[in-house]
Amino acid sequence: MVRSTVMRFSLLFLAFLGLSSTLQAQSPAPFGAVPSARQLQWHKLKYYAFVHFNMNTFTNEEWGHGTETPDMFNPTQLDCRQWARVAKAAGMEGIIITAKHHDGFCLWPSKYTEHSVKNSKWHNGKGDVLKDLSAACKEYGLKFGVYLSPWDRNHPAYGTPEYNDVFKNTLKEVLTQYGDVYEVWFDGANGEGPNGKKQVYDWPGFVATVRQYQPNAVIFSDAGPDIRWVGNEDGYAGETNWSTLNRDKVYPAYPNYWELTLGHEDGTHWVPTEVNCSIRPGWYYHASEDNKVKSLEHLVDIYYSSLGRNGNWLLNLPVDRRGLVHENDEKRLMELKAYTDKASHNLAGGKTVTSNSVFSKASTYAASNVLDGNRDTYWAAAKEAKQATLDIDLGKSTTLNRLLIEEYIALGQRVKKFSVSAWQNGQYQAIATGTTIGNRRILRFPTVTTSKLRISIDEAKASPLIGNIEVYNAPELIVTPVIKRSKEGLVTIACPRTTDPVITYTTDGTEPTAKSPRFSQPFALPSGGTVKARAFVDNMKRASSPATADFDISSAKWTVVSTGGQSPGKNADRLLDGNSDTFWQQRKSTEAPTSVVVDLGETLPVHGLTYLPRQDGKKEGIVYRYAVSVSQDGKNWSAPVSQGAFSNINNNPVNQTIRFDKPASARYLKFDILETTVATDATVSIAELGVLTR
Ligand code: FUL
Repeated sequence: MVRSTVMRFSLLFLAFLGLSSTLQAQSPAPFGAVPSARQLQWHKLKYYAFVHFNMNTFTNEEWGHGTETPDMFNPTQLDCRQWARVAKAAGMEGIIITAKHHDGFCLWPSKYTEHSVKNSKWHNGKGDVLKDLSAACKEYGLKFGVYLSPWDRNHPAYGTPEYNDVFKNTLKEVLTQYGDVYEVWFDGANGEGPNGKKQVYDWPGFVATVRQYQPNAVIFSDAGPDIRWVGNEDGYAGETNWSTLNRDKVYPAYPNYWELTLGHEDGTHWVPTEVNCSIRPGWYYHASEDNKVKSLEHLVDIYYSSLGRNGNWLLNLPVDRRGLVHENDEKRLMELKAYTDKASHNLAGGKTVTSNSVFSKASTYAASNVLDGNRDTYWAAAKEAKQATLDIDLGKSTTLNRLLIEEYIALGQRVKKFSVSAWQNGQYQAIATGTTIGNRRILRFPTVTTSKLRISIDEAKASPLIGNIEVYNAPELIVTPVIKRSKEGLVTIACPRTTDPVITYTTDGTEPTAKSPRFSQPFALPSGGTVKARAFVDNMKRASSPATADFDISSAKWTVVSTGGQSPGKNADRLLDGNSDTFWQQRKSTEAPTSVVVDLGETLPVHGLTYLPRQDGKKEGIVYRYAVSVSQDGKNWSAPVSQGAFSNINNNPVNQTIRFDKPASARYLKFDILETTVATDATVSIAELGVLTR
């Protein structure tokens, strides 16, 4: 009796073992590096806000110097609930706040520094922005994240080993006093502190501190460990974008930044991209950028190029001096939400789909999983298959122009190449192709009407696993007009890729309407002014976002006198040609500075200078430290009327404005380039120089 029970049990056990190994063979195996549980949670997000709001908001800087007095931080109507309301209404899922930027000022009353809200008059030193914001996020159902810069231009210990402990202690405060933190954003910048020394950061210690106090938070830096920078601040991930990275090769401020845009195929670790960009040219609020909020069309393009290219999108809102998201930014965010709502109505949900290849022919991995709206189920192609097709029957003639496709990434990223065809005139015709997919890829293609779609996985590193497919018909967007002015001062307004637009414009600062003057030929604006323009289609019924361009005096009368102490080098005219796409570049003078001298052709009241760095995405020659002098005769020069450094110009090469303390009356200007952003770089480059006459 006992024996037979034992035998029966053993037989059962053997049967169980057999069954579980068959079961194992019946589920697809992981491939390459795979995401951790906390990364998988993060991958469920798409779009959330960055808020740059700190001392720089009040000093009009991008990088503060750490020499500010805490009282300069003085918002008049700070309302974190307004930020949360706007972010929620915009469809965002969280907010990451610059708790401490490079100037070291802490938005919470930290015990470890004097440069903090605790020493400002704001709320008599009792205010705490992190407390207000974390509560507002909770109220609005948003996640709460923190940006902290290890670079600290204020802390007396910066540059010594002791500072690493200070930083870990400040981190602990932020991570233990405000509830759940979903993401910790480490800025990789590593400049000099108040005593002229650079810090050797204890990255392993910083990471361990986060893991100890917020084990579910993902950690962002140029090199992860969980989430990586995308290699630019423009909003663009690579069309090919691997979530895998040879993480041990990459470090904060890694010079081959373009590799971060693409990831490393076969990389050793799973470190996906987060795409950070600002809704305005700068990260911090500057009143002069109120008219420079990115157009709807630009933001839509970034939407597809970030979260549509296997990244999450972190869009920055520069909260203003009142302590509010500015109304212009809010308006644009709502336009974007309205557009993306219309552009993501799924036309494939619940339709029929079949495949020529299914793992073990098992229903668990059937093609229908890609249309069931459940991202935890997936279609798996047969075990060794590297190619396979999915045929979607839309049931009726359907008009569409977007396709969203998602890999089941829990088991790794696999697809290298895929294509989409539409059933037209009795056969499938190619309409779009893509390379990698990853967590989420959205393809844009010209509008097509069809009843059937074929998605072909053309090349994969292991058998493809697809979790979700959706198709949409995104409304056509009218391109925002582009306003340009030539060297001679002639303004042209164009609306590329739009059929027969009517463009109207104003030069008095008012918003253009259907009744404003129509643009039909270039007009002269040599002394400058504000041009606003709008494009209309459909018999003036639909309008684009308005475009605004502020011009100062044109460079019609200007010439380059010398570059680098010599007669003007080849292509020197390019730095005054009014064309931002061209640039002048020359080897640096052997002894700094490399000076560029410009003759304005007349004596002008000069209030400042503008410098546009090269716009081709390369970093060679970008000016970092500069000095400006003026002269009446081109021989006798003033002492520098301005000198300084362009903050963050390497990562964010937008037009830079230098305002002099006092206006100067000048016919000649000398721009001394003292240092470029990359110390080893042998050249200097300028796309445009301009002057401010008011
Ligand atoms: C950069 C910083 O230097 C900028 O000021 C900004 O905070 C941006 C998001 O990251 O590294």
